[in-house]
Formats: sequence, C-alpha cells, structure tokens
Amino acid sequence: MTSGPTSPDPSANPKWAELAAAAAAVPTIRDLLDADPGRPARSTVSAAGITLDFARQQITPQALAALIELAEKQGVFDRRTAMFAGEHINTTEDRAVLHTALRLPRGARLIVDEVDVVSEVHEVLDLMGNFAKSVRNGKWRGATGKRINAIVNIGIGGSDLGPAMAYQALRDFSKRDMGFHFVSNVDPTDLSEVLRSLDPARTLFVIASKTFSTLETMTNGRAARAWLVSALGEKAVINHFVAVSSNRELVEKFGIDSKNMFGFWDWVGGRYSMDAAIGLSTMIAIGPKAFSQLLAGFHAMDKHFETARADQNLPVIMGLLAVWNRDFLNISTNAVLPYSQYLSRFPAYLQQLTMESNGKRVRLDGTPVTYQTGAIVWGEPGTNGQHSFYQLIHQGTSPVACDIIVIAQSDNPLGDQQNMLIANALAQAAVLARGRTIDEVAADGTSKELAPHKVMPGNRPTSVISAPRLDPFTLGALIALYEHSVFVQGALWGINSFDQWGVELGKKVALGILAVIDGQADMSTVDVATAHSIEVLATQGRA
Ligand code: G6Q
Repeated sequence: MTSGPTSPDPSANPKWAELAAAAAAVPTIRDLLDADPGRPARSTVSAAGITLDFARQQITPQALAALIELAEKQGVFDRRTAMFAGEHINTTEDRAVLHTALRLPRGARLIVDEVDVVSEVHEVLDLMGNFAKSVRNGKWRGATGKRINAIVNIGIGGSDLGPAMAYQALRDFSKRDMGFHFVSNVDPTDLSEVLRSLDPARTLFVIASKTFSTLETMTNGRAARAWLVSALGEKAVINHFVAVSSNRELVEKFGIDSKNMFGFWDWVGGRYSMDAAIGLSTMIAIGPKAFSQLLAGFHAMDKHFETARADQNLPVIMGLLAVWNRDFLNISTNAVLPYSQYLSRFPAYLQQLTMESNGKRVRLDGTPVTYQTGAIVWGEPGTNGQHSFYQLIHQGTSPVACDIIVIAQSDNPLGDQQNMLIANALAQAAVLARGRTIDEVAADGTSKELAPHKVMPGNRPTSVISAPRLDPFTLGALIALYEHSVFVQGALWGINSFDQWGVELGKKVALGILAVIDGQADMSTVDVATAHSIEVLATQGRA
C-alpha cells in the first residue's frame, strides 16, 4: 500500500451541513416542476449521444451547485486528473486505474510506470482483431477442419457480466449464423445446459479470467476441456481453446498455446474490463470495426467527463445526484429500468459496477465512514417490471430512486409498439415523480373508502436517460457514463472504488469449505454453523 492516502471526511465539511439543511427544506418534485416551467429544459444535458434529463430529481439548482462545491473541496476533480494520468489511486492494491486508457485512440500518448500504455493496448486490440476476423470468416477452423459456429465464454463476475451484457445489447450487430454462450456459475447445470446443443467440432471456448485461478472458471474450463477431449482427442485443445488473462504461466499450464492468449494489465479492474481483451467474445460477435465504435463511444464520454464543466458534465451530475439521494434524502436503493429489451442484462452489469465499487465502509485512510455509501442497485427492463415490482416503487414505504433508460428508435419496428414502449416509460416517469393526490383520485369518481388505496405519494427521484439508437458507440458511452458516475460518488465519499476485498474473501473461504466437503480437511476447521449445514446437506444426498 502506498503511504498516506488522503481522504478528508466529507461530512466534516461545512457544505455537508448546508446540504443537509437544504434537503430538509426541499420542495416535492411536483412542486419543483410546477413552480418552474423552464426546469426540464435547464435540467437536460447531452454528451456523446446520450441525454440526461434530471428534472424529476428532488433537488434545487442551489443544492446541486453546493454539491459541486463540496466535490471540488473533497478533491473529486483532482482525483479525476490523477486517474486519467495513471497515478496509483487504487491504494490498497497499489495500482493505477486506467480503464480509460483501453479506449484511447491509436497514436494517443500515455506513459505510465515508464510503459507506453497506448501502444500496448493497440497491440492487443490488433491481435484480437485478427483472431476475431479469422473466426468470423472461417479461416480459423476446428481440429476436424470444420468452421466454428459457437463461442462459449467461460468466466465469472467482471469476466462474464460485461461480455454477456454487451452481446445481448448488440445482438442486432452480431453475426447471426454464430451462437454466443456465457457460462459462469460453478453449478454444473450452467455448463451442461450450454453444451448439450453444441457440436464439439464447431465450438470455440474463450476462457476469460484475469487471474486464471478463479475456482468457478477453472472448474468449468476443465470440464469443457474434458468434454472436448472425449469427442476429439487431446490434440484438438489447441484449436478449440483460447484464453483471456494476465497470467501467462497458468494459461500454458492449462494447455492453451500462449499464442492464443490475449492479455491485459493489472491496472484494469475486472468490472472495468469488458473493453479490454475480456471483450474478445464481443468482438467476435460484432466484428472488430463495430468493436472500435464501441471503444469510440467510451472514449467520447471519457473526454466529456475529463473536460466539461461540472454543471454540464453528465457523469458528475449523475454521481452527485446519487450522493444527494443516498446521504441527504436517505434513499438506499436505485432501480435501473431500461426500456429496451436489448439492455435486459444492463441492470445486472450495473449491479456489479456500482455495488462492488462503492460497497465500502472505510475511507482511503482506513477510518470508518460516518455516512452512507453505495446504494443497492437492481432492475429489470420495462415494460416487464411494471407488471411486478413497480407496485412497491409507487406505493411502498421505502423510497426508490429510478433511472429510466429510453432508446428513441427501435431496430425492430413493429406496428406502433415502439411508441407504446416510450409512452409507458414516460408514464412511469410522470407518476413516479408527481404521484397522484387524493383530490385527483376523487375527481375520477372513486369512492371515499377506495380513494386512499389509489393515492400515489410520488416524489420518487427519477432520471430519464435517452439516446437516439442503441448502437456500439452509444453502448460504450452509456457504460462510461455509469463508470464515471460511480467514480464521482466514490471520490466524494473518500473511499476506494477499485478494490473488492469482500469478493476476494468469498473466493478464499469457499476453498476451505470445499476441502472439508471433499474430506481433505477436518470439520473442526470450519465454524459450528457451517459444520451443521455441511451435515444437513449430507443427509439430503449431497454428492
Ligand atoms: C471484478 C471482480 C470480480 C472478478 C471475478 C473474476 O472487479 O474482481 O468480479 O472479475 O472474480 O476474476 P478473474 O477474471 O480473475 O477470474
């Protein structure tokens, strides 16, 4: 750990008390909207093809300005500069945090720890590009000479969620005569269900693991290898397995030719790696050209985040609104509601990005926080969610902040369906923000007894995030928007958004318990509750 990371306590800053007082007196969203017809236009900012409309957030312009001042005083913008420059801002792991370098254009210059980062990034992108092309055009063949028609990405967490989300999001840009599958769970069902429909002679496995030692990925990788070898023999492995990793030694040990390994660096965190080599399956799906458009979208949002003034800066505004909702309005959860079927895995992706990054309870210097940090993030695509959990958002007792994501144009126009989709998104945004008063309910002729049941309190802070079309560029920009919003939140809270000790512990503890279950360690090595559960599962026929 580098010495002496600074992390001033934001709640000790006089601006914090000022913001708390502002929150106590803030009008309802309905009142804010009704008092100021110019509010929607003034609360809308666009960059990199994405528009953020935060008119339905419960905040005054003065409070937003105070948040910006607090961010300035907390060193959020200096930390942003340090991140882009490759300083080791991930202090607990002594690493730079440079996912923004993954999308720097060819020819840009960034030297970090005496290494020309941009050349290295483009070297790997070129290797990936050649490989992706050869799989797509059939030059790369399986061991029996057949073309590959199925790609199976085996990875978990950051080595799965990004590629799985991006494939789903960009399906319309994908090579439709190939199948793309994502296996992550160590539950044997995950791999088995994927393999049952595949032909070994036409299947290519991408083993995606930064460390190449993650239990789930290595176990599924070995099982996939055994499946292939039993059909085609040991020699076929070289034609049917490639690796994405930063651990050459373990890749070779697995039997994968290191020529077929696509590397990345310790300055790319797992959850920030879908635009590094972890995106290999995405690149095979959409082709190298579309992948470079995806990177261009990320880069456009990076540039905007780096250079735009704070009050026009989408990630800064979104990040500060998240802090406002969490700490000053005391809202503990944020629903991400994409009105796009293509974005159906986006909430799951954001769960990792936001909760693994900002689920932290001590500041950089190790002192405990005395305020709330990362919100709980979850969601499902609209309109599906409307017919289930939206009920709680509308009338439950816990307020939920909402991000409604709308894509204006459909790639699959069908009658009036796209208009219906958009109408539903805007209807929900209106009701969440404004609610429905008892007088409005009564005006419908509803009886006195029934009326209270039909009242909606509203006042659910809602942002509408929109874009003309969901293409690779837009997806890149959208992801970068959330990445940097997460950064702003973490920097203001003074926490390290780039480590994940909770996740690491889970990996370690599971190995100890596995040793007990497999009879290689004594029951006394686990706690009494775990020992009891192991015994209960044994009586239930655990294998
Ligand atoms: C991401 C996390 C975690 C990680 C997985 C897979 O930020 O660290 O989700 O991506 O545990 O790790 P490997 O890529 O090393 O297998």
